[in-house]
Amino acid sequence: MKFRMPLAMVALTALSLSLPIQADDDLRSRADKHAPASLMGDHLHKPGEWMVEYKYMNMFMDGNRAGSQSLSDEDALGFGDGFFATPTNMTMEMHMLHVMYGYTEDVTLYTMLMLPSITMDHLRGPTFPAAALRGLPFTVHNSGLGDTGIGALVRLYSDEDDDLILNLGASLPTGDIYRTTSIPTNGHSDQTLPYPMRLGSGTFNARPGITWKRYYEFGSFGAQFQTDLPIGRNYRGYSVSDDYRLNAWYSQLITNNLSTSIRIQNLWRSNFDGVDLETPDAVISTNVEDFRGGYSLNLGLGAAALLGENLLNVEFVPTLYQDLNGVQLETDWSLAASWSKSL
Ligand SMILES: [Cu+2]
Repeated sequence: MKFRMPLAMVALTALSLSLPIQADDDLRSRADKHAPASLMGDHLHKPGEWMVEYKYMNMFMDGNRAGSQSLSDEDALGFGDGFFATPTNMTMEMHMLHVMYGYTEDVTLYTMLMLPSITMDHLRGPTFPAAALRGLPFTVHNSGLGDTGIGALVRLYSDEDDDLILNLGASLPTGDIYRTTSIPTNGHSDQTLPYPMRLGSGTFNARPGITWKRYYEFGSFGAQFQTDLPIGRNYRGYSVSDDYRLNAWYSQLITNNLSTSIRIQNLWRSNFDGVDLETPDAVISTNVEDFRGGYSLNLGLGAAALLGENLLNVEFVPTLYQDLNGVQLETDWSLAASWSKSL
């Protein structure tokens, strides 16, 4: 399963080399020239053109959920065989540096450096081993370099007002996946950080995707299917979720330099494969490999402004519905804001 899609992408790339291209530059230089701020891989650059982008993302997760049902902290602690402690909320911030370069008329190369910063609040439950700490909260933080994205965007087809772009993406395992903390035990013993607090996947990932955009006189429509597929298992013995995102959006121009957008995202995630033997399930739900997958439906409300060569792009993304495997923190909303400039 994990290798079939990249092979299909290579076949599509070969097919694309023979197709004629006549793109209308005016339609592709307005405030809606990029997809909503949470997305990437949706546009090409001219040969020799660079783009530099700083992007900030923030995801807020508050409270636990089993399936589509919200749980109290007590119910989350007692879920299944019960846990010593439970997460109660998490904030994940991400600083990203995204550089794109137009290599040929039909191929744009890119790289993306990520700096995640993760803060998770917890509550110790009635079965916590150290009786004096039961019922007390604690907070764990982790930050540093995340996994590094690289790839090539390949024009499969363009006409005056359509673009079909293939993303031959991948990620490199530059994010640390093994750190320990003694905060939960109040300094008595170290334990490894649970899965969602780790900075990377530990694996090389294939990230193939495909985007279709159509430009109209007063706006544009886009659809994107984007994946993130770990290859094999990391040195700790596990692999993170296969991740599939299906997006559709519409951007409406207010002027040529100002636009608003609405987006719908379907997100499917598998559970983890394998196991890191230093993440005992009884300690906390975030150690359980089978409690990582699920489905969510997200709304995106965005705006973009073109100020000379600078594009400002923001999007607020509330979660509309989610159905999570086991018990997990629910995602309430995320936010993305970026500044980019073409050189
Ligand atoms: Cu770009």
